[in-house]
Amino acid sequence: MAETPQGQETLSNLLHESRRFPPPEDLAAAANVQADTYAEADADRPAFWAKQAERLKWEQPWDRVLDWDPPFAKWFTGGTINAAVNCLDRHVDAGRGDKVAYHWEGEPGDTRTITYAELKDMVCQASNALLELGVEKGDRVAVYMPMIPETVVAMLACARIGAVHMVVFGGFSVDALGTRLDDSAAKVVVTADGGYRRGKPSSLKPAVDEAVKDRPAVQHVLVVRRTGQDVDWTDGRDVWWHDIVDRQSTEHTAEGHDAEHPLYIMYTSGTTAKPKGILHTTGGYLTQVSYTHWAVFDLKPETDVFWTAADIGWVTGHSYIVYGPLSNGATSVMYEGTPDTPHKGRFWEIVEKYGVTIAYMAPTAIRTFMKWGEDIPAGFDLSSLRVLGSVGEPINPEAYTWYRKNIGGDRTPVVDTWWQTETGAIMVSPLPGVHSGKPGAAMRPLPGIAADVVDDKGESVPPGGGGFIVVREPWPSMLRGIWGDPERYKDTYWSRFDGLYFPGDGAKRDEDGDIWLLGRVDDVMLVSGHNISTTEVESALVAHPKVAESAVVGANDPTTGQAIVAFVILRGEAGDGGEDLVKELREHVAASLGPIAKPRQIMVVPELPKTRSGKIMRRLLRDVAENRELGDVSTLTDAGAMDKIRTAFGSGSGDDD
Ligand code: 6R9
Repeated sequence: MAETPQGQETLSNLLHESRRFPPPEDLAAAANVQADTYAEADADRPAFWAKQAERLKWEQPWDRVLDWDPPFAKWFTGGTINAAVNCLDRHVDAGRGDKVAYHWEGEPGDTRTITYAELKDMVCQASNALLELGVEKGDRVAVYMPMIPETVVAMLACARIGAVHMVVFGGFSVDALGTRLDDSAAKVVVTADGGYRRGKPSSLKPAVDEAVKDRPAVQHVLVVRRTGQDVDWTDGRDVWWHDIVDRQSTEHTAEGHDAEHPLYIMYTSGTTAKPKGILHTTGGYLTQVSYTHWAVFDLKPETDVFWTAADIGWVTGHSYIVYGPLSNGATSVMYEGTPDTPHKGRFWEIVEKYGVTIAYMAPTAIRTFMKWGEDIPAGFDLSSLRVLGSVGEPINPEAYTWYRKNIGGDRTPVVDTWWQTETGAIMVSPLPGVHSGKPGAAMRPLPGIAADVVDDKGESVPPGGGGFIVVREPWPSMLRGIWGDPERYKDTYWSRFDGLYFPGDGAKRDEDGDIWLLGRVDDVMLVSGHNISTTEVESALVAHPKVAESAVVGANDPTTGQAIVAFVILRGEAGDGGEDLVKELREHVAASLGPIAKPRQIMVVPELPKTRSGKIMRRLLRDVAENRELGDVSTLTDAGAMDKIRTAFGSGSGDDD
């Protein structure tokens, strides 16, 4: 966070919200987790997590729950466990083999229904195939795939044999894939000819060919046939999935791996160029992912149909498409494609078709649906839904109420879940049967999680105060480090405050003591000596009936230090904007948050630059607002977005007074 000359200023607390949505009575009465769990967990945190670990099947019980040698934690030391066995064999052995694990829906409309027994067979076959290809325990396997069942199979096969999966989002460039292959020294790449996106096949194999060309460390490329596109072939290196996996035995005897055995690496780019390989291990990760999936979504595995509408290449997909739902024996939906193919009601059609009861998605998707208008979801039967979740960015209060009303029928709780690749699982979130929902607030640290909001000196802030979110005690699914770089792990997360984990997000505690996340600290603006969060200004803009989405940045300003520059996307029915609307929006922000937050400029744009998980890349917008060359754009989902924004900026649709 930028500091004032005195270094004292914390985040200004500008936004106020008085709407409350109590849990439905029947949901509250039958909720998996009740209010007394907080006190139980506070009384003895390690004992609480040990109890949650017992929800899983251990091959050998642990000797010690926690070894804490700050900032390095080990959980469930001495215990051995197999993540794939917990996700599959355990359920099949208990007679639940015929239960559906995934209702998979391809973008073109093809479908597959896969039971736990079938998934187990597929994973055993893939495990045997990886072993045949020479993959050994501890080796890294890259997974560069579309959203198809084989992606889950590849991950679980790695987990089963103790190889470390490293999933790279299928939308990433050759360079992004290449640097991740180098850093992880992956031995095998699992990919596909392509996947379906926006109504057409989108190839993957050519990017892998290019990336592995000068990387002899990659010994094999295992290729799933999905689209039937032509592919180049390198004999000896390339192997078709159907050639090697299908002929394997469906028997594979899994061993228990050490609780601290690496499960996966997931790269996150952060603000600097070199991505960080976040390392997760087995026992603690699975414990917290499994518990939070059950607690936060109030999962009833016998009856719920759970859907995380996110990519597996994002940590949200790892934790809440794969390991959470499967470890809990849930039935999930998995969807390959985009929300507007072949029509803008595709998500709601899927909810109706499979009777989805719990849906989890990013605010960026919700704001896109707002832009498209409420008539679209209104055309489908969404009455099966009973809990909705949000993840990835702060959810603006207006987007929250829109989601609750138009998707949740004004009936479902909405859980705003704050966490990170680094935290592995949800950390701060309301519990749907306990809390009255408050639009825009992530509310409370989950039972067993010692998160807090602190000021610049690391002191807890009182209600009404702003500052930084931190975590005071280790948690089971915490990252175990940055792959190959322990110093960077210490510097990035443990050097800002002595003994506290620093996630890098701004936060405030409201008068009721509830937590609000206010965006990345690097994005906080310093306007005339006030630290103002981008989130609050964006939320004020989204609260205007003509605005669907907005991104706010601080740009250098000779008089105020930084000035607020806003980029907005209008709702479908709002027309193209124009000077009057820009003026109206500036006044609207000033009226909601005070004159200090009035944007200097507002640009109406057709799109915003986003990452794979839909996070707005404000850094690039700052480059535009300050007329600089653009920085690294390799993790953008749509490289064309920036051109359109530059054009809009250059044509001066802003208001400069
Ligand atoms: C799970 C995930 C982590 C960053 C995190 C924060 C932002 C995620 C949020 C949220 C406000 C929420 N973030 N969830 N901000 N409210 N509910 O997104 O992981 O891709 O590593 O991003 O995302 O800034 O620090 P990851």
